[in-house]
Amino acid sequence: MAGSKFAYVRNFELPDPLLPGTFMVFRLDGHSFHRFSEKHNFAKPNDLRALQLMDHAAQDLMEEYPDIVLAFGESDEFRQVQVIVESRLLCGASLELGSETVTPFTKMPEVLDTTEHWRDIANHPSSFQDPTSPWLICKDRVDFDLPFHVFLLLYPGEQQVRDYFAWRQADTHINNLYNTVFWALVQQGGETTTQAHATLRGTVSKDKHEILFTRFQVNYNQIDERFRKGSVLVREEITDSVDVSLPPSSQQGGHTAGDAMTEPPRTKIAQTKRGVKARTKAIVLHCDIIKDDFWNARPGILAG
Ligand code: DGT
Ligand code: MG
Ligand code: MG
Ligand code: MG
Ligand code: MG
Repeated sequence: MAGSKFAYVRNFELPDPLLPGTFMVFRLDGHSFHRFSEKHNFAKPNDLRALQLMDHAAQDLMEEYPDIVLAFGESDEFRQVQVIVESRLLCGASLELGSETVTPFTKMPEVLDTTEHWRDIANHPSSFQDPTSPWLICKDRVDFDLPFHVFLLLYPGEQQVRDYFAWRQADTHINNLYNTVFWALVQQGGETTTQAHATLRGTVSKDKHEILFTRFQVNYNQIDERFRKGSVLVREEITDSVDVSLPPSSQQGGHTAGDAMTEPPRTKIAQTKRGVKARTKAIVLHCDIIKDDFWNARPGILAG
């Protein structure tokens, strides 16, 4: 059909809009998550188990896709930066390849939809104390539907990537402070949601700290760092690196394919530039990524 009169439509396949050599940041955001959280009675403003579940899903993705070097999650969203080192991509990615790299992120609902992690968390004894626990409902996969919006952003340099994540963490802080005071006013202060919004209108950060401390004896700075700073996922090398030039049977004290079952869970062999295979795992931190310390401690984290 190549020479048919219809073939001209091929000319509409325009060149790739993805810029070569850029950082790809994937932003995933739960669609209508407020409805999902209400339906399953999530704790307000932060449901620890929901956030842990998001972290689990992000860890799974990072372990499946070694190009993801950093992820940041808060509320119903995760942002992950992928450094593309393959030359074919640097030479000019195609739209098709772009959509392939989006695939891991569109898999997030699928990851969330596998009962595995719901079960891990639902099996926690505290989940069974409350018969209306969303974790029991989710465990049985009743009415479980959680789609995500996926956005792709391209940033040309490391500084923009750093600033992007700094912006997200600053936003996490602002939102969490507001939500923490807001729900304290409603749940402990007996205000309606309208009254609580009115109480907070025009207040600055210092006023919110003050309300929390004087009215509810809460020191905001002592609230779980997970809520104040979000989740930061980075790859950490596990020390026992092995030489790739060795045949598999002579590595790691003669492990064979059958030993795969004895591998510690949640680890991944990633090929590094030095030609050694390093075992890495994605770890979850709740730390500051705005100041330099995080980046200074991980030089080259964005170098691929
Ligand atoms: P969207 O993204 O425009 O489709 O709509 P939403 O509803 O997903 O809104 P979004 O993403 O702007 O904000 C996240 C919503 O999810 C927000 O209404 C609060 C809710 N949410 C997130 N995490 C938690 C949680 O841990 N507990 C509770 N109760 N709600 C949460
Ligand atoms: Mg959302
Ligand atoms: Mg929204
Ligand atoms: Mg959101
Ligand atoms: Mg293909």
